[in-house]
Amino acid sequence: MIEIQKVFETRVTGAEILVETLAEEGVTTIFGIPGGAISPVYDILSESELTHYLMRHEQAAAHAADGYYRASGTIAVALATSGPGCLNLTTGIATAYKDRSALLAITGQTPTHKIGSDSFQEVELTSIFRPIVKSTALITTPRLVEYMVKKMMRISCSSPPGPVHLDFPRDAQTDATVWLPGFEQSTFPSSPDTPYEEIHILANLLLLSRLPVVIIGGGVVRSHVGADVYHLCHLLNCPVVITLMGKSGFPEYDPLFCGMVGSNGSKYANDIVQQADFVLALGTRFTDRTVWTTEFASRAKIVCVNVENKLGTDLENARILQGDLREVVPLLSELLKNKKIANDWSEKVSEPVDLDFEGPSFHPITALKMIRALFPHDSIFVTDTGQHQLFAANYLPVSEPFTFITSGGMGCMGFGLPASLGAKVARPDRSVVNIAGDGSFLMVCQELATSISSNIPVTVCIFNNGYLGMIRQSQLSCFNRMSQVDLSPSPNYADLAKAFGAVGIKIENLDELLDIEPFPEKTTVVDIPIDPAICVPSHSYSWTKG
Ligand SMILES: Cc1ncc(C[n+]2csc(CCOP(=O)(O)OP(=O)(O)O)c2C)c(N)n1
Ligand SMILES: [Mg+2]
Repeated sequence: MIEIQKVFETRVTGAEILVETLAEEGVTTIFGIPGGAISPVYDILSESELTHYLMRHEQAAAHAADGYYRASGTIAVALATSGPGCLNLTTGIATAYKDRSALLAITGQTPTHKIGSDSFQEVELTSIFRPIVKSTALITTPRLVEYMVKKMMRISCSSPPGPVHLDFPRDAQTDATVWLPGFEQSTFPSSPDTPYEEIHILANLLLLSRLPVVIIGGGVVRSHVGADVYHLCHLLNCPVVITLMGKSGFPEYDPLFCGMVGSNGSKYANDIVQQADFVLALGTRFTDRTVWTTEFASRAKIVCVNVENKLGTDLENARILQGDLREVVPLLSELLKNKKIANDWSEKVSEPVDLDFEGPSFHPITALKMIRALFPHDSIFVTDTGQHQLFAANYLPVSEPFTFITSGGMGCMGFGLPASLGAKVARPDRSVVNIAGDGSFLMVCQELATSISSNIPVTVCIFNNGYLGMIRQSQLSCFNRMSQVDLSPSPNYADLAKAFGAVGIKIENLDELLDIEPFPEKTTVVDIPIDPAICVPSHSYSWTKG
């Protein structure tokens, strides 16, 4: 009786419940920036076991949490204050949403009695977050904290994953309540039922096809089914291509691998898809980056196995087999296992790419080849957005899942450095390399301070072409002239890195690239001069037609 009384006399604050529930849910890592509206949570964090990384911009906090998930499959928290803090988070949250990456964003909010009064740093957030998260909610009382956190964690991690948001008014953080931990979430979002009959039909279609092709999408990486997919592809013994988000879902040194499809994929991979009579697409929603022509795979039947039941592009010849890849792929392999599988693909011809040259500035492919040779095979490469990203997608082969991280759906400049920091925190055993554009790097270079102060060593390879190169390329091809894409005069990137306490190296000739430490103890920025005249493969942007 006394014990029970004791329990009911013990009151804890909303902030304490939040921190304890996060720990109980297995969260270890938070990226954020404090502020008045979230300071009660920060106060409790100072005595908790959760590790908080102080970022220098909230957008970077969201990208870091996103990079953490993409490198490890484990969720992290992005924490910010009300008003400007949470608004700064939004670009990073939307970037995670577009690429189906899980993270929990928690934002401070003005006290509940002031909500709606246009008070200091008050912005109504759930409306702003709704289109860029799987779920968003306002916690109005400490009694709801545990329930809300657990519910949001389930929603974020269920397939397809995505970011979620909790808005946490300051009084709900400081008010105390009686708390009996251990709330059990009764309604778990579940995977779709296994479509057994459709899987049988699919197996038969594959057996009948003469020119089958497998397209690997980002869902293969996220669902950890790379090994099963590899086995299936080898049973089928047919060409395998990837989407941008599918990169690292299939080993690129494998003889079946034929490159990346889509508007910025290789001609070789796109031609193969155009010849196919059957396309088995795994874990892709066919965005307009992949479906680069209205004639996409026009000779083929397309079956798209995905947990989502909607395609990003209308494809008359495609149908969705909605299911969880973790179930469908092994079942499909089982059905095909002892069957006679033959197709009409002749020996694969290797791509005629050898563009090495050495001059005052480097060809991006040459630089990528050297970077590939320098860093261990399991290094994690994280790109920014632009030409360097697409060169890396096409010419930086990777062979392990989660080793290529890029902003596909949002194409967000400034993603690279903070996402690299998140990836390195998640995988300290790996080399993490940011393939950065000069324009993209300048948007987030303040995060060098985070990397130094928190001791998160990554390598930043700046592909310095002096331009917003991707836009330069599209302007020249659309309008035959340039407008506002020249970044000159560029800062001295090596000196800038040194000013933050990082190592800064300016490459003058190719050999120096080979002297770079592949597993640095301190963040290292390498300035690599790139010839701005070199264009990436581009097969029709929808907007270049107009
Ligand atoms: C935040 C943001 N602003 C603008 C754009 C439009 N954009 C796409 S690529 C690009 C140029 C990127 O330049 P850089 O980082 O130097 O890469 P490069 O193309 O030169 O390799 C721009 C401005 C974008 N994708 N994201
Ligand atoms: Mg550039």
